[in-house]
Amino acid sequence: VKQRITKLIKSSKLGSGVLNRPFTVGVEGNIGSGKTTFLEHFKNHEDVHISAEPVDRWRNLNGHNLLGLLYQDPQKWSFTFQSYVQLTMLQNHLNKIEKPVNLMERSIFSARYCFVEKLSRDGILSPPSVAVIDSWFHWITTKMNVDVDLIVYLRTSPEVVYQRILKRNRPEEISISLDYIKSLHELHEDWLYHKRLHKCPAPVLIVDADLDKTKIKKEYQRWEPNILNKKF
Ligand code: DCP
Repeated sequence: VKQRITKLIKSSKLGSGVLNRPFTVGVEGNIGSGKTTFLEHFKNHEDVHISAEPVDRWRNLNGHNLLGLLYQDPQKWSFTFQSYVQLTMLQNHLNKIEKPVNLMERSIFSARYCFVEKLSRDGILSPPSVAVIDSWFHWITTKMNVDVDLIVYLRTSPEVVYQRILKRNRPEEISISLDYIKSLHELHEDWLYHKRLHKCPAPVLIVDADLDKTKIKKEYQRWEPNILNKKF
């Protein structure tokens, strides 16, 4: 009976089987909210696999810096960029993980609900382009196993992350404005805090990520049992 159930579950969605999936945590938050620092904190934990965001791949696809192109000329390149983001996020979701917990930097969901949404509202992505990205998104999220079990929302204020972005000074991000960061903040808030507009794919754990690096460690430790699935 167990074998038949396993077969049924496996055939219901493409990708990794449901029974042997790790506890999958999506780490979300505005640009500069500290997702990388958060993942660093858990990197030596024996139960945890870290699926880092594929920014390096966005910066070098056969020699093309898609992230750089996006910021240089969003009108021209946002469809190319977001299509590739969707592919690389899907690949991250489908990675075979041997450890009990998979911590993922972002997910296919924030790409659609925050970034594509913003580009669409601003008229930078045209309606036909959004329709294509959406068709892929709908197919992927209904047919493939991109489930997450928990979302950690690194909640910040726009002013704080804006200062961090200025300080880290990534060449591609020089043109980012405070207004853009404020809009992305609102989109994250609508999705993960107010839970309106889009369906939340998992329960959300809210972490105060305005705290600086020394204080935030305590916040991580406080939530560690939830994040490592030792409490649910
Ligand atoms: N980006 C985008 N569209 C997406 C995902 C990311 O335009 N669907 C851009 C925004 C940033 C860069 O990619 O310029 C990386 O953004 P993230 O917020 O995902 O990663 P950070 O490195 O900024 O995270 P943190 O500072 O929280 O570690």
